[in-house]
Amino acid sequence: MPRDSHARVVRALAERGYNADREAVTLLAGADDTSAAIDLVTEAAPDDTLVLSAQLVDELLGSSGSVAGTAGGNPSVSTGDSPTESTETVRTSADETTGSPGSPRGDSGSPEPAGADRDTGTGSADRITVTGEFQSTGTGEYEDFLAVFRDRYERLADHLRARVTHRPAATIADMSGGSDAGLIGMVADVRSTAGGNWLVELEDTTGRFPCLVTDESLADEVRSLLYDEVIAVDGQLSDDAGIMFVDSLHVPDVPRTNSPATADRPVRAALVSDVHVGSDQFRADAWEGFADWLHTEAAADVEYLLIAGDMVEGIGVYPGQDEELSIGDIYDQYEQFSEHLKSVPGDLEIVMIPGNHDAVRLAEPQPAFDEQLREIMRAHDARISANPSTVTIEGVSVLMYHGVSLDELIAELPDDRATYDAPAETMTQLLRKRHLAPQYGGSTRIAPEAEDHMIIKSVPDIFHTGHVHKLGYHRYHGVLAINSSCWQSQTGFQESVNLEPDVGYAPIVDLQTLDLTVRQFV
Ligand code: D5M
Ligand code: FE
Ligand code: ZN
Repeated sequence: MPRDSHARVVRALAERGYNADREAVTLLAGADDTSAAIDLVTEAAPDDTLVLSAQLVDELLGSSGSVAGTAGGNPSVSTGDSPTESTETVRTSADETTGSPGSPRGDSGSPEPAGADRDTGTGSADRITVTGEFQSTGTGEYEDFLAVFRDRYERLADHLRARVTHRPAATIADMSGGSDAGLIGMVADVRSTAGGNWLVELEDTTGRFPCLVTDESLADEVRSLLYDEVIAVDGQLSDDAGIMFVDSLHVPDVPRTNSPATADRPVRAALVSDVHVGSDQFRADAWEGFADWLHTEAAADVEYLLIAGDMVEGIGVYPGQDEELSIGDIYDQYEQFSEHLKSVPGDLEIVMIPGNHDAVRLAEPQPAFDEQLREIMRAHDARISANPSTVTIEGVSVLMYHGVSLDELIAELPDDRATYDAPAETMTQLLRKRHLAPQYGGSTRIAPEAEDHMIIKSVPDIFHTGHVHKLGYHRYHGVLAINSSCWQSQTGFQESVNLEPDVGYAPIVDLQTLDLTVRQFV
């Protein structure tokens, strides 16, 4: 983990009496040597400075390339805050879900069920709810980081209290040497020690405490840790009570006993993402093949279509992108996307969330498309929601998240935990951490809000992501994780980073059995 966490930067600045705006914290967290950068900036800042601005930090550090982690903005269109919408959840806690047992089934290749007539009897409004839209409250200031960390800590700690006898870090520091102790905290630091062990520093609302892991059987768990995730440990305090020797380590996780809910009639949902209309590599042939198939009798029971972001290619997403655009105007891209949406059956229920190529703010959570874009994509009366969102279809909850943090997990975790070739296994790491974007200050941009919208509050029955342009599916403790490929051939940019996309696959889930069928349309 080369980067320093935002939490540490915020704290270090606070100790020196400074607040900082969000971009400034990001700059410092991404510096090659964060401590040195903080020292330099706090020493060099004018005496009357209370809040460090990004501009000041940038000036003081120089734009010599010593600061990393600032690239990748999406300058296309910013919509600001999203409207609030009252939402209704059918199930408040999936952990309480009963329903047909979620016995693991074959992951693919199940035969096509016989086509059934589309159910037109029930109003679709009764069968589907979408939650996720939020009113952005974040101003990007220091207080927002404190608020979002506190919210994250408190809510994820709830999942861990049963595993350890938690004492606040400040209390543990006062306990006598040799005592048994348990602690729930955010990962503030992980270092390997000279002796070949790991020192994991955990932080709660009262302070920090160092925890030493010597047990080789915990190595995999420690190597899977990211900054800012919430975990629990228990063990014994050293003789001087200055450190804890860890016996066990727990992540919030999905309960092993989790059993997914299912629909009570045979109905299917197609899960797709990354359409990338407007790219000269967009595969209109594949998309239209998919749309044609949806009109056939074999697809008559496919009543739902979920699209997990990157509707269009966007503009200015990466250097040189304009040379690979077939449509150079963002609104024209959405117009064309809308045309392709008209090809699918008119009675499909469609749910869409944005991705990092879409024209909404890049930082997550991403608000839903604004009125202007909704108007352009009006054709199908699709349900349009935020990234992430939870869609509950006939009792089956689907957590939709575009998937930008998968890149970060793949870059930072060992290959046996996270790779592009096994995206759904990588998704499992997010389920275990019960968080969609665990780490602040890395490559995933996160907007601090009063509430942490990226927490996986209740266990979904299906977890749907895209973004990495790879097809993958995996069942983890009853949750069906699906990454849904893309509709774009390899771009020059992807070639340069050696990304070989899976193109034109539509994973289709039977909501009554949670069986999965994958069809390819190229
Ligand atoms: O993402 C498609 C894939 O391409 C995804 O796995 C990330 C990779 N990608 C996209 N942008 C970058 C940058 N800037 N560096 C490295 N890898 C990247 P998509 O969101 O469709 O572009
Ligand atoms: Fe994409
Ligand atoms: Zn993407």
